[in-house]
Amino acid sequence: MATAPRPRGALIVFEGGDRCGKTTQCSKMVERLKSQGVDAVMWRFPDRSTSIGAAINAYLSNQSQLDDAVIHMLFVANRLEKRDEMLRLLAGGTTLVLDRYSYSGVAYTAAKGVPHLSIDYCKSLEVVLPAADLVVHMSMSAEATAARGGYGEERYEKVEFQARVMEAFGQLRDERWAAIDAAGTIDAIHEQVAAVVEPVVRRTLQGAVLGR
Ligand code: DGP
Ligand code: NA
Ligand code: NA
Repeated sequence: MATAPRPRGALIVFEGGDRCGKTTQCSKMVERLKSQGVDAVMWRFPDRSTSIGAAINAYLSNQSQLDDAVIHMLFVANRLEKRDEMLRLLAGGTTLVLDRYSYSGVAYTAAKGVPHLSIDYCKSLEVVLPAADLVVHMSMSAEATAARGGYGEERYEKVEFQARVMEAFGQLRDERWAAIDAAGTIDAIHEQVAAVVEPVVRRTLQGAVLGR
């Protein structure tokens, strides 16, 4: 007797400003899903381990200067180089939990205010990537994140710039978006995150079709 095809995995994306606790919440969520028997993996974007990622890392750590349009294309290419593997994993039933994705791509570049790098232009470059089933937006003021340890080490960690990034994230909000107040304790935030992630993962594993 033929078995039914395995349902696809969910694409869950965490977004927010620098030092808002995204990475911590991503890994806690993946551990929780795994403990429930869900096949889940966590990835980070930018993926600094590829050759494009190394160029991005040099830029973020102020070891290189690049034109705004050029670094934007590198961030996009860094997501594109993982596209096939993402599609393969999702189609095979693995849930992907991403620490940043296309929304950071659009928000950080749009926040620069360069006329030829508008929100609409940036969005247009992302449409060939698989669409998120859920965006968990960790929301925190630019002033609050600035008070956290290590702040200022990388290029974009400046209060005025982060405030413009928050504004840009606000313009990207759509029906798949869930805002989480990132100012509480790790455990309290984790419970709020799980409350929005788990239903989407369950629903997807019950048979949703892949977006885009
Ligand atoms: P982290 O998430 O801590 O590894 O930091 C990556 C930094 O790069 C952070 O400041 C956000 C920024 N970033 C991530 N993706 C993009 C993108 O696609 N475009 C631009 N311009 N910046 C990005
Ligand atoms: Na960062
Ligand atoms: Na992070």
